Amino acid sequence: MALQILRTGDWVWLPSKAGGEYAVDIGAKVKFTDSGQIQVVDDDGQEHWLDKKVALKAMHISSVEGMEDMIELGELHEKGILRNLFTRYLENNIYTYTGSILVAINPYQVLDIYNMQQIQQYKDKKIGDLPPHIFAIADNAYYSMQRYGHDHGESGAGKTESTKLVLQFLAAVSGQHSWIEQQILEANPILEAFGNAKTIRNDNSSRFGKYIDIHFTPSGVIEGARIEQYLLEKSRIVNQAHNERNYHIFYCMLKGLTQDQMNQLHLKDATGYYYLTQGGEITCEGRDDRAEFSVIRAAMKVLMFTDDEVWDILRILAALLHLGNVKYSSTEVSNIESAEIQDKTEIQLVAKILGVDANKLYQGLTSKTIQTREESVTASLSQEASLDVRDAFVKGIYGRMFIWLVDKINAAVYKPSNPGQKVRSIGVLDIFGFELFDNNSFEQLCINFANENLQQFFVHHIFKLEQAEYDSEGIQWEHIKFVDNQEILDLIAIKKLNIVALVDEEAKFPKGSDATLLQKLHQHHSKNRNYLMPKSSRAAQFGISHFAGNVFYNVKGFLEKNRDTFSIDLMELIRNCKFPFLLNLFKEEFKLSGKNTLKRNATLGSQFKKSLESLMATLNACQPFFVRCIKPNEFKKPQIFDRELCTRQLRYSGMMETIRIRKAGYPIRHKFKDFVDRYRLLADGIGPAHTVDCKQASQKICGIVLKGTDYQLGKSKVFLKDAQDVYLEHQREITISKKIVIIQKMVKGWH
Ligand code: AD9
Ligand code: MG
Repeated sequence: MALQILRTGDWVWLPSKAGGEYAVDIGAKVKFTDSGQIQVVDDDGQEHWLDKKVALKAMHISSVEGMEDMIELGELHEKGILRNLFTRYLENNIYTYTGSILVAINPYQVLDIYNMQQIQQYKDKKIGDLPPHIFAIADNAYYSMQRYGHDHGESGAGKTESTKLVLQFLAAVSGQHSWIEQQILEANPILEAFGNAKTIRNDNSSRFGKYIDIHFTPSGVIEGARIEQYLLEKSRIVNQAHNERNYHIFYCMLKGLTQDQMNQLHLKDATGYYYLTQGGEITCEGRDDRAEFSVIRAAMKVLMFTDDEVWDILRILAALLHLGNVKYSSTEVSNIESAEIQDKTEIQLVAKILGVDANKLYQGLTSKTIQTREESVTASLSQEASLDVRDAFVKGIYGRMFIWLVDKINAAVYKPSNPGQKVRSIGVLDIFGFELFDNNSFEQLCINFANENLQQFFVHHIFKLEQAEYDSEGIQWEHIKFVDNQEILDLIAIKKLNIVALVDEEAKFPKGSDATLLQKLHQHHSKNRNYLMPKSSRAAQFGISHFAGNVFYNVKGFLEKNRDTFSIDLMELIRNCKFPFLLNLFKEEFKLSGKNTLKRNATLGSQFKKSLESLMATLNACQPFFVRCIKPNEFKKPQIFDRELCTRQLRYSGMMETIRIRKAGYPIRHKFKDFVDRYRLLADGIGPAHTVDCKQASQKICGIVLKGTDYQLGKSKVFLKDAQDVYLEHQREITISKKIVIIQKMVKGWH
């Protein structure tokens, strides 16, 4: 690094003292220079005294000033990107582009930037005409229809809020204030009530993925929509971690129902339910469950839910809550452990609400029928097994009801187009972010598998974009290698004996258990470099080196979660129930008429894989717009920018990938006109840009200053390597300072 003389007011990069994987240099301004020492003040306002001999890297002017599009940063490295986002964030400029990718940092405060006036402003504008904004992305998608937006980021980063803003924009510019627009917007409160919950990371965390496809008429008016949902987290209905809640709807219902309705369903307040109190939190700061309940009820009206349907949903929810309060005790009958329910109040309530036989319900919750060829025998279940059966029953009902809700919403908003008519549509994908907890299970594997798929799509797309720019500018270039996560995808779900396939195989194998699964996984993949063996050989874990970090998965419960089974006895109970709504939830299973056998369900893993494949096919068929949502801190607070947290997200989000790709090629691009204006002083006899042929002039400047190094001229831009840019800037400074000297001399001469 060249040692340079620093002057007061100069900006430099200060090496991070923090150390660690995510430590990044911070920006600092020189405040004072003395003979031996200099004083700098860093971006956080901290003062540092440094020895003058310490070589500090000067900050590029573009990093000092900050850029709306980070591709224009002279320093396309992590610290430059981070500082750019940081300085903009402090000024509440939460949106920044990286080329056509929008980076959005969660402001954790309501900003007055989403009003009607803003919507009008961004209408019909090109990206880059106005400051970066989510509306610019939405408008672009609208303008070039048949494309879609695409959010990703950590939990709490702002994906769901961004999705809502895109929908709000589209509904506004489509301009009809029609019933269908309102219906589409009102789908959200319903989906969020049943599929979002308070987690430690986000008070309104989406626990399912969704893809909303909005359809337009040829004149650009919204005519319908279709919602696709992915993998609701069902374990939350029966189990919540510390400081987390169950799905919002339960708490809303218990606050919002009238006393009469509460009595009819035999309900009390949330503190009285095991399923609602395991996390120790029944309220959520900043949420008004009672008010929310009226919003949900109103949304259901807009989406054509009948009063009977609403009541049926409430009946189901009430029954599930009562089921959670069933208390088992363990008994031993002739040396066989079995479970007993002493207080049958709940059983009777549930039976009444669901219209099923109380005795059969009791039996279904404590025993199971085993069908042999000759006869059927009833075996009692242990207390633990009984609890599992009960929880599977509850999860099975809620999960099916969630799917029913989405179908119901689609029935209102989806208008199939005439055959042959080309559908113009914009899709918005809001999927669960990468997850890494202390204990990771099958759900996390599925979620992270989905994220690997999206990452693969993103990396490929960016790579293609880069290639397209080189092609359109007529630049000669070599194939650029980029960090590809295909190998990880191969390991999870593509290559023979992949993890998903092994989990499936073991789930179907009668003697299969979580332990035999782990054995097989280790046996087949221990040598794969993306497969991680547990630190202790006794741990029932395997690890995957995901693009976003290493995750160890605990195999306990994998097979059962994958099978997603439901007790056959309880299924029979439902088949005979007197509650049409409940019966309807299971209609797929009961379709095999005549036979008494139940349709064998595909495993959860294979269903999920299939729906991901279809999602990827949809995405591949369109031109995407990416919104990268960044979570600035873990406190859900405004104006706090946790550098390490942001660096980690930027690193794995592929933002760095984009940069690496650009660095491998020609990362610096100047339009001919800008290039001439900035560097014409380096070559004699070139006039201002508006007076010359800028391409020729650029060629001349490069020929003189960069002599035979690896730069290229495209059709509208000069393509440079980083080092050439630095050299050009350096030469420019020298030339300017020389000229200043000359002027000074002349001035002196006159005296
Ligand atoms: V998760 O993966 O579903 O857990 P998301 O969807 O990424 O997550 P979400 O959109 O729910 O995060 O944002 C979390 C919270 O941040 C919201 O509830 C808002 O309180 C806050 N937020 C996010 N974006 C904005 C915004 N543009 N303006 C104001 C925002 N607040
Ligand atoms: Mg969300």
